[in-house]
Parts: sequence; structure tokens; C-alpha cells
Amino acid sequence: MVPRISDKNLRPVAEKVMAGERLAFDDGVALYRSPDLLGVGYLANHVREKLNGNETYFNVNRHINPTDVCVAACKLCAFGKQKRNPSAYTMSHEQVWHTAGLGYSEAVSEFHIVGGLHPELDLEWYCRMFRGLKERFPAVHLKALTMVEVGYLSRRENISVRETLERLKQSGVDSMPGGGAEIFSERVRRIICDHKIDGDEWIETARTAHRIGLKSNATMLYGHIETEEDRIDHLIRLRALQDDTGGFQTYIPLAFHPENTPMRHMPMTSGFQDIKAIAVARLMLDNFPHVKAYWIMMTPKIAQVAQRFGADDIDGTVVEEKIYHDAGAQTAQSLRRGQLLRLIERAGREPVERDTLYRRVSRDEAAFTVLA
Ligand code: V47
Repeated sequence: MVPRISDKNLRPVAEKVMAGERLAFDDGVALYRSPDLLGVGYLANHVREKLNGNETYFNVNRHINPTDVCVAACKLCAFGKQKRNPSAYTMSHEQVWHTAGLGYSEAVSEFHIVGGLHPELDLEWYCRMFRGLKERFPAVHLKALTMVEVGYLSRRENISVRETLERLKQSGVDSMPGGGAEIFSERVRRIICDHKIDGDEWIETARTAHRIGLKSNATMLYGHIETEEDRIDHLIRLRALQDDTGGFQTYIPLAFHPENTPMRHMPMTSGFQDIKAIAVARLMLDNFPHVKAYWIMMTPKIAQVAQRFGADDIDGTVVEEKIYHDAGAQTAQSLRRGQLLRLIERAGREPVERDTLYRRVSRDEAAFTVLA
């Protein structure tokens, strides 16, 4: 008998979790359906503390979105714009390099670089941008381009995904973010993002990235028209790939923000759903080392509470966020390092500053050192 589980439907799931057994599809659906948030959270916290003790990771990063021009026109997105839209933008390389340097006094250890699918920017344009960033900021890790952008570039260039990834890696890309996964269900994908690569292509692109030595993250977009079954199917597909490659570092659930999107009539997710998404992921993704709470999307307060419901990471200083703010996010655009530290400490966790590969960093005021 496992204590603190009031929902009797969860008791068999709880027994499995406490015995360290892998959860099945039906277990995941039961966790999502259960109103017993404290029970689910208790189990997720148990797994989180077994894996990561009392530590909460954070990093000092900067987001850069070189262009919002996008051919995809996804219903879920308020960021992408057609090229002829007068408010669309595309940075020059010089603007990207200049933007990268803004706020550098906090000694950013990661640039998170993603953008739209621009019909006129070729692979070499991206490679030159990355080479220029590496020349100017050699110590900064480049976490860049989603599987979707890589898929688009490989089609545009008429070369394989592997060759595309290899050229990006040679130009300085160190790892890849988890965006663009949305939800793998074909039924839902056809409605919310029908011009993107499909779920299998996302998985196969990630597999190739991992095989050539690029670590990546994974995300899931929830809180739109997907079902609980769709969410668990998505998590199980990620778990299967992770069994194969071990290339995922962290999983980040992303709550759908409807404002300014074609699905603006939909309600925002609740705090209950956001915490549940963290906790269920921690329980299903038994082979993922980390689960990250993205405060931009879930607010700093919920991201803090999430540290007791399965998350062991908070992203990040961010500095300048566009994708969620175009979709109506009311959160700030950045947090200072000190604010993140306080947020974590007040959740009773021990803050650990990390680089993108989860190595500890130590720092003085203006610089950081990666510890072995
Ligand atoms: O790819 C787009 C999603 C992603 C909306 O890997 C939307 O460390 C909600 O991937 N409402 C970008 N979501 C964010 C992302 C991310 C964030 C933080 C860390 C990491 C990481 C990755 O946001 C997009 C898409 O999946 N998105 N529009 C929207 N209206």
C-alpha cells in the first residue's frame, strides 16, 4: 500500500512506480484522468528525487529568433508570418551577432536559436550565421534549429537530413532544442500544423541527430484539441526513441497559448493541467534524465511549484522571448540570474547552474567556467 494516494484507480500505478517498474499506456491515461493531483505529484516527486536529489538546474541563456517569416502557417502559432506581411522581420547576420552580444554581461552560456521556415534562407546562410557566432562567442553553446527547421532545409537543399545535420554541426551547432514536436498524433497534427514534418519524421530526424552526436531536447504542445491518449502516445514515442539513442537531455511540456492564433477561441490551460503535465511526464519518461519547467510559458510561480511535482530544471534567463509573447504570454521576457536562484531556493531546492549539457558551471561576476 502506497501512502498519500487517495484515488483508488491510481493504486496499481503507484505500486509500479514505487517498485521502479515502467508504466504502460493505460497507466499514463489513468494518471492524466485522475483528479488526485497531490497523489500524482507525490509519485513524480519520488522519481524526481531518486534521479536528481534536491537539486534544481538552471542556466543563463539567451533566445535569438533570426526570422519570423514562415511558410508553414500553423494554426497553433502566432509567431510565424508570411514574407509579405509588413511586420515580418529577418535579421541580417550582423544583426544576429549584435543581438547575441546584448545582455552578455551576465555571461550567457547558451544561445537558443530558432525561427520560421523562411523560403529564401538556404543552409549556407545558417552555417555562416553559426560560424560567425562561434568566432565571436567561442565559449557559448549553440542550441539551434528544431527538427522541423532541419527537415525543411534538407528538402529545400535536396540533401539528406543526415548531411544537413552534419553541415550544421560542422558550422558550430552543438545541440538542438526540443521545439516543433507539437503532438505526434496525425489526426491532430493535420489540424494544428499540417505543413510541418509529421511525427515520424520528427522522430527520425531526432534519431539521426543523436546518431551523429548532437544531443537534443523534446517537447509536447498540450492544451488544444488533443486527447489524453494523444499525449501518452506522444510520451511513449519519445521514450522508445530514448531507449534507442539516449540522446535526449530534457523534456519540456509546452502549454498552448491561443491569443493571436487562428485558435484564439480556445481557453488557456489551468495551473492544475500545467502541473499535471510535468508530473505525468516525469512518471512516463523513466529514461529521461531531466524534466524542465519553462517559466515563460507556465509563469515563474507555477514553474517554482513544479519543482515539487517532478521538474528538476527551470529554463532560464531567456533574455528576449518572442514565440510565447506573440501568443499573448503575460510573463516577463527575461529573469535575472539572482531571481532564478531565489525562486529555486524558496521551493526548498538547491540551485545548480548548468551548461546546456548539464555540466556544473561556476562563475564570477562576468564569466563562467564549466566544471569537469
Ligand atoms: O516549437 C508555438 C511552441 C515552441 C505556440 O528545447 C507554442 O530547451 C504555445 O520549443 N502556444 C518553442 N506554444 C518553444 C520551445 C522551447 C522552449 C524552451 C526550451 C526549449 C528547449 C524549447 O513553442 C514551438 C512550438 O512547439 N509554440 N506557438 C503557442 N501559440
